[in-house]
Amino acid sequence: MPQFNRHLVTAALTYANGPLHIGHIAGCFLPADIYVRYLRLQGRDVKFISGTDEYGVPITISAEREGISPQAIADKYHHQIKTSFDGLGISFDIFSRTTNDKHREVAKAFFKKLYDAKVFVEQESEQFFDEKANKFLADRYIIGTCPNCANEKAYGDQCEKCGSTLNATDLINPKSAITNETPIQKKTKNWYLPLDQYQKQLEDFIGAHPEWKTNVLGQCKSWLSQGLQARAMTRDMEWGIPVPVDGATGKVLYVWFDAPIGYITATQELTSDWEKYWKQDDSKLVHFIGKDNIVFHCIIFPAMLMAHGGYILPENVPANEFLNLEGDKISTSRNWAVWVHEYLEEFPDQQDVLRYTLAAQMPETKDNDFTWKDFQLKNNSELVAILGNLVNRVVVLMHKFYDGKVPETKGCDELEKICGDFKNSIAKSIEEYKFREALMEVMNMARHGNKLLTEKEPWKLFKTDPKEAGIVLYDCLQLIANIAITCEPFLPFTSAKIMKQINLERQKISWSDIGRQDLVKPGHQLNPAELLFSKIEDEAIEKQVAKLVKPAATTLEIKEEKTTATLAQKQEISFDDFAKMDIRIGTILEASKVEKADKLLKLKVDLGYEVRTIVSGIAEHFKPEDIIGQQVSVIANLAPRKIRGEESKGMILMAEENGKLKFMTTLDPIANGSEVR
Ligand code: B3M
Ligand code: ZN
Repeated sequence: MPQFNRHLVTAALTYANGPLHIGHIAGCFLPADIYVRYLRLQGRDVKFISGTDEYGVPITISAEREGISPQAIADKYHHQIKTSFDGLGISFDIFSRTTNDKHREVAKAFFKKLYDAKVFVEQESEQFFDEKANKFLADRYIIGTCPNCANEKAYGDQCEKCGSTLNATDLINPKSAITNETPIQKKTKNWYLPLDQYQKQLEDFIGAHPEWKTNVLGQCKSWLSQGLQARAMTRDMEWGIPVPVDGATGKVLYVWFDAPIGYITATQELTSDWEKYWKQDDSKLVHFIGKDNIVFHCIIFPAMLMAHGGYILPENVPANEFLNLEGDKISTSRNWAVWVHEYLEEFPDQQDVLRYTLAAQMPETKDNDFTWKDFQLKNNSELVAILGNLVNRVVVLMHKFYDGKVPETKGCDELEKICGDFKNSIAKSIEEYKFREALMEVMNMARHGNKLLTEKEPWKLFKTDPKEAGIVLYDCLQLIANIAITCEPFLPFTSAKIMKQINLERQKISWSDIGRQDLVKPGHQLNPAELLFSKIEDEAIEKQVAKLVKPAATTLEIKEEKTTATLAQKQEISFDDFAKMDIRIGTILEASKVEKADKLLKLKVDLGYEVRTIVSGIAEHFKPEDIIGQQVSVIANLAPRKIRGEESKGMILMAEENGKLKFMTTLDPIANGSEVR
């Protein structure tokens, strides 16, 4: 194992085309942050680099969707993403962006150096061209029928319905997404990086790292065994960094060429010493990424660095798998996500609860699932009940018995050893990128403290054997001080709160202090106790789950016609008459016509606590396929009735306006089963 004197840690440059969600965090930013915070506590020389990736098709597509320029999209999301990271305590040394001038120059110079060294192969190929828009079309801009599943809206690179990877030429009946015209094939010249020429070097490089994660090695080996092929490093596009050579008008650098160079640019922006981090063998370069970026960081970027010369190669690329949400793939376009900026607003001062849940569920070796129920459970039965409880009990008892002044005593040696063992096992896990395992050990330290308290009961012991009680509490206090250090990489906000209560300065402690039983000295004055975590109630969780309800297919007409005839009011009823009705919110899951009944639709309605069949007389007003996902109000306790042979349990409430029926719900999704009063 070589001796490294400094670390350069990168986290993938997020596309600045949408807000940040928990999948991004669990995928690479949280593990990177834990790793970097750990190295800093160790007093290591480390630089933590990231930023936003602002070129490429993902940006132009979002720009078109939002009707603003690509630069405006990048500006908007760069700032929003940066604010979200800050809020969650992701502690980059620099968070840069690829559209800044410096990066354009650095990326161009990198390309030029390879070009001048005759690394690239110039190659002509046929690309789809939209004659009406006078533009070559990137794969994403071609839409057609998927040859595998007949989905008519497959993209030139992928079918989102069946998930297959496609070439634009595979599509049946391809159309331009810009003009809807049929594109022609047109010849164009681009510059290719001959990856095949680096096959051997790459095999040696990857072969020298049997310690890499198996998911990462698996992908690398599969690419290598298929035989690498030249890959275009330029594209016929407007949005990007212009190719800095003659005869390249209308061409830009491939986004995956410029983006990783962004790590280099950002380091240059950060420090004039940047070359030490990128060019000296005693620097350790680690790329944190998600699994879809493996080939770019393990094969293509290393090949670029080899071709350029003078740079070190990554020592490790600990890629995570994907995080799902409530059993379904996170999707920005379907709004199936937990957005970091919303979380920070709705759970103020609870950044560490999300950090904790995501670290505990990190998809380290396989895809994993985030559920709100699990989030609640982790908070209530781990953070509140184990860590929060320990710290609170100890600090409160210290105030109760000693007015918050640490008693004159000495701890037991056993604890020193226990903390030392924890220190080693946590360090080992973090250095092996096993963050879940490391976090579990941090919590085991707190479990150990609770066990001590339960066994020794210092609150009782204080009356019979005050000296012994003092030792127990002193021990627990030192344990807390130790936990404040070990938990810092994972739960930095909590660590700071513990430090404040035990009145220690963050600057004065380091990883090497773990194990010490005199971190808080006798006579030292503690600050008042404060709760670290608070219980999260069911309502808060239900609210979040309800937000995830896919937006209802709205058939409501917004335009107003105020001619509704005034109907004579029905006879007066008592409050009790009203209170007998159990009206609930539900969501229509299925709808179908009832045979030989023009007016009836048979509906399956999810009421949260059960799914009901309801036959409703709305067939003349709504097509079955239009109301799937529609939220409705239902009289849930109406006696069942047989209608045309179908048992109907409940009734849907509708408002009638000029003979038209409208559903009785708000436009905001409401949790199924919610009561209407
Ligand atoms: N922007 C892909 C992604 O956000 C890409 C990463 C670039 S890292 C140099 O997943
Ligand atoms: Zn398909």
